[in-house]
Amino acid sequence: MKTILKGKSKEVIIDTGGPVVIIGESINPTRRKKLVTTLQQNDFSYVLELAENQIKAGADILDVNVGYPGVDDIRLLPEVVKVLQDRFDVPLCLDSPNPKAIEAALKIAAGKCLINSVNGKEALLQEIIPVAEEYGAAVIGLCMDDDGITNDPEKRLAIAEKIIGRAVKAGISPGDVIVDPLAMAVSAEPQACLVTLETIKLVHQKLGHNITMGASNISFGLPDRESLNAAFMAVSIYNGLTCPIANPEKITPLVRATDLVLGRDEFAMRFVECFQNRS
Ligand code: THG
Repeated sequence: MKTILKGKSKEVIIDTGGPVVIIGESINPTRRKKLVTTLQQNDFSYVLELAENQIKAGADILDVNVGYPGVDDIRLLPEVVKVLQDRFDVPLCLDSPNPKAIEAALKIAAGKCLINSVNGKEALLQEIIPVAEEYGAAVIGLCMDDDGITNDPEKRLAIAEKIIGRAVKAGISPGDVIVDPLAMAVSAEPQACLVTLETIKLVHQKLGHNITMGASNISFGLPDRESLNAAFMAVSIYNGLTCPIANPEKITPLVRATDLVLGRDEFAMRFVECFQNRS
C-alpha cells in the first residue's frame, strides 16, 4: 500500500514495502525552549534552521508542532507552514491537537499534507475526518479512543480498523490512513515496547497499512537514548514501521543500515551515500 504526500512540487511515496521514509521530529517545542521564544518574537530563523538541518540529515517529511501553553496556534501553525514552504519543498506533517489549527494550516498549505493526528475518539473523528477529505490530506490514526490507551495489541488493532473504516466511509482512500501503534516510555512500563511491536506486527500483517510512531518517545527518562532508540527502530522497521517520526540527525545511519539489511537498498547505494554525506 502506498501513501503519497506532496510539498510544493516534490512527491514523497511511503510504501509498505519500504524503504523507510523519515519524518523529522525537531520542529516541536518539547525541550526546545528556543523554538518557543523565537516564535513568540515572530522570528522564524530558528525554525528554518531546524528544517534545513533535518532535511540535510535525511528527513523526507517535516513534522510541524508549534503547540505550547498560551499559543494561538490557529494563527501560528499556518504562519510557520507558509515560512517553511516558501523555503523548502518537503511535504509537511501538521502536528496539533487542535483541529481548527490543522484546518487553518491546510487552507494555506501547498501540496498534500499529513494530519497528525486523529484517533478513535468519536468527537475528534467527526471533526477531523471531513476536514481531511475536504483538503485531500492524509491522516495519522493513533491507536487510542474514548477509553484511553490499552496495553492489549489486539485492541489497538481494532481501534486502527475503526479509524480506517470511518475514513474510507468518508471518501478517503485507505492508503491515506497511516497507523500509529503508540510508542510509550519503557522506563514507566516494562512491556511498553513489546506492546508497540506486537501492534506493529498485527497492523502490518492484518491491515497492510503504512505505520508511523514517535519513535523517540520510548527512551524518555533514560540514559543513552540513542542506543535504545536504535534498537527499537531496527526491530520496528523489520516488523512493519515505514515512516517513523524521529530525529534524522541521530537516526538516519541506523535507518539506512536497516533498509540495507532488509534487502531494500540495491548495491548499498543509499547506505554508502549517507556515509559519504557525513564524512
Ligand atoms: N505520535 C505521533 N506524533 C507525535 C508523537 C507520537 N508527535 C510528537 C511526538 N510524539 C514525536 N515528536 C518528538 C519530538 C521531540 C522529541 C521526541 C518526540 C525529543 N526531543 C528531545 C528531548 O526531549 O530530549 C530533544 C533533543 C533531541 O533532539 O534529541 O525527544 O508518538 N503521531
